Amino acid sequence: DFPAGYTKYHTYDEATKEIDALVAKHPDILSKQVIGTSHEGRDLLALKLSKNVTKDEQEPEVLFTAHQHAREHLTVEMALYLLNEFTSKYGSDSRVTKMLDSREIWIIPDLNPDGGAYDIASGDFRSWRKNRQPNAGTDEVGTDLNRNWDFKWGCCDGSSTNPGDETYRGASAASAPEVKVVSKFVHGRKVGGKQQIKAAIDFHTYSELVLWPFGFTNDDTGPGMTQDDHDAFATIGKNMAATNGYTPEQSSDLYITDGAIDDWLWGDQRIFAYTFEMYPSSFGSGGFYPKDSVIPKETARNREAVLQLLEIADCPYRAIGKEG
Ligand code: 0X9
Ligand code: CA
Ligand code: ZN
Repeated sequence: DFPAGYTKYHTYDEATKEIDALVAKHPDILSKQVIGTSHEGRDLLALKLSKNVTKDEQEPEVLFTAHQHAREHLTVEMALYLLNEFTSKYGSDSRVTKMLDSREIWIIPDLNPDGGAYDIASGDFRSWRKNRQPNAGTDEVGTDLNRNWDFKWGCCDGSSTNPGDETYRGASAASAPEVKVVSKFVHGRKVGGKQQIKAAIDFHTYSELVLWPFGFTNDDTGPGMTQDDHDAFATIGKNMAATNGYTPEQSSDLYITDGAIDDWLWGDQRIFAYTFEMYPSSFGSGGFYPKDSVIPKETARNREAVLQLLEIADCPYRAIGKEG
């Protein structure tokens, strides 16, 4: 379980209970799907928020994912915040209402439940990052999920081939069951060959950053990223960062990564995908383990950015004045 000072963080079981209670209370706008299981057999959940939630309507879809990295527990709280906020404000807050009326919002609150459980199992944090999948021929456990996605996997020295490393990319692209399950889910959102998901945020901690693709290259534009694509990404990213005080930049400005989810979502699926690195800004303010007292403030801090992305998701190029 979580140590003292952290008990308001949700374990996997606590999060699941809270989600089930929300679904029971708001069945008209919130539904839960089990999209697959983790290596250790935990359910991987996708929550859908929308008016007429049981129908697949012709509405732009937006995806929010959290907790690829085990020790980044604040990101699960971010997902739970969004679920609570959208369900409780539907019908009273006009922007929330409009978004649920005109979008289909997907929330995958926990991509790495095994790693998260392992991180807190002893009662002290283990600073675990990867999943809990064994690796052939070694005792070293785990794949870095955010180096395992099937776009330019292992291309560019942005991940490790060593199973003992924190950024071990896995034996092959999408070799992690958690990545496989979510990839399949995203592929499944294609209707008539057209990807319905238009925009996404993958939540991480920490450093207070808004990042956009690509991470595999330092080039701002190139194959798969036109000037307009880049400008729309950067404009929306900067607008969101202006609301939460994070620093906006291309992800490769931080460091080169290959096989990260945002590169896959854009490179393979043309989804306007961002990575948010949440609170704190530095190691000295708690690093991966800020006290639970910061949860309300640091999750609500991203409310406006999330709403902005939802509102522009029907046509992201509107951000640069190029509609249609
Ligand atoms: O290294 C990562 O996966 C992310 N940082 S973290 O401390 N949460 O592990 C940053 C990823 C940045 N690159 C891309 N988003 N592509
Ligand atoms: Ca709907
Ligand atoms: Zn992370």
